Amino acid sequence: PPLPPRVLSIQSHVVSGYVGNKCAVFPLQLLGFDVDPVNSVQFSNHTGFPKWNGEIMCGEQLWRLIEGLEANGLCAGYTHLLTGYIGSLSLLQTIVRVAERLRQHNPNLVYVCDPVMGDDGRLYVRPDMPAAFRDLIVPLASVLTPNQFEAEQLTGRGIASEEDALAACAALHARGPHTVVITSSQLPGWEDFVTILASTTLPQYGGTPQRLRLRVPRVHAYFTGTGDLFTALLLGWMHRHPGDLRAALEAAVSGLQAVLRDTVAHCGAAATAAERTAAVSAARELRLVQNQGPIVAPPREFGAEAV
Ligand code: ATP
Ligand code: PLP
Ligand code: PXL
Repeated sequence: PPLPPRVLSIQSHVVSGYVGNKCAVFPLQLLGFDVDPVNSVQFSNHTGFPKWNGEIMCGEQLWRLIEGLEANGLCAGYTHLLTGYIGSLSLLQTIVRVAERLRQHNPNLVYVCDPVMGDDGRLYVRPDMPAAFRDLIVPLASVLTPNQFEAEQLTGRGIASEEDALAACAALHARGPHTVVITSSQLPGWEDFVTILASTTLPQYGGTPQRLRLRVPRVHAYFTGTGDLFTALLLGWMHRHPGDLRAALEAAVSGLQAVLRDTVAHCGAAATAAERTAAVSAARELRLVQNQGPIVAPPREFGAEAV
């Protein structure tokens, strides 16, 4: 019998607010997954606030948790590994070992990797991380969810058009992942939209890449945790719609957009305030708990087109 879905989710924890595991655990539980969170950092709040406090996990601490699980036979039941922001090279190297260990137990393990490194041309990890992601992590990932900037970092090529973005997906497939989703891009002529491009080489589709595009209206403000929520929902819906990337993508994006719309509606002037004070950042926290309905049963609002 197939294993019941169980995710090891190695991501940030924040006491207040919603990024990392706070954006992944609850939505995946709502979608019927058992989720085992490892908190790769524990911060008071996300780093977009003027101030934060907390601790960062190192590779050795992560490996001790894995050894504890292993000692009790608890590494055997994972169907999915999910990783997001990885702050240090030591943690990244240990995640490589974790992925390999989980695959020894379950060769069909799906590793969904959001290679969080930066956005809008700005790197927020150390400059040695992109090469480490490219050489050590990408080859192990089943599903990769870079944004436009991260796809550029991983391929070493600029993305200035849809053709460039699709070429980046092809280059990333060649390194390992069967499915690549560029979760946000800004393309010429479509500046008022966020363009999402997905590409898969899964054998269900005959081995030739199937490529999809989806556009959502751009809200002119910067939200935090949307990338983490996107990747968690994509994992959930890909499992619920096996062999149908289009349905999975549409469900993930529609659920996310419903959360975002409700968040914008509730944050008043803070939605578009230029200055990110603590009050503005707090007001923009994603309203996950209040939007369980559309997370579980997303309105079929955004349709993907084949490209
Ligand atoms: P990561 O860095 O985690 O790889 P990312 O940078 O792509 O992810 P976001 O830019 O937050 O993450 O985008 C993820 C999704 O969130 C987009 O596909 C879009 O659906 C939604 N989203 C985020 N910001 C906006 C926005 N300003 N307007 C509309 N949708 C948004
Ligand atoms: N800014 C900083 C300083 C970060 O460390 C991170 C992720 O860890 C982000 C932004 C990520 O934001 P997002 O996932 O919304 O793109
Ligand atoms: O959303 C990514 C993220 C993850 N982890 C921490 C963060 C952020 C975004 O600000 O601060 C700690």
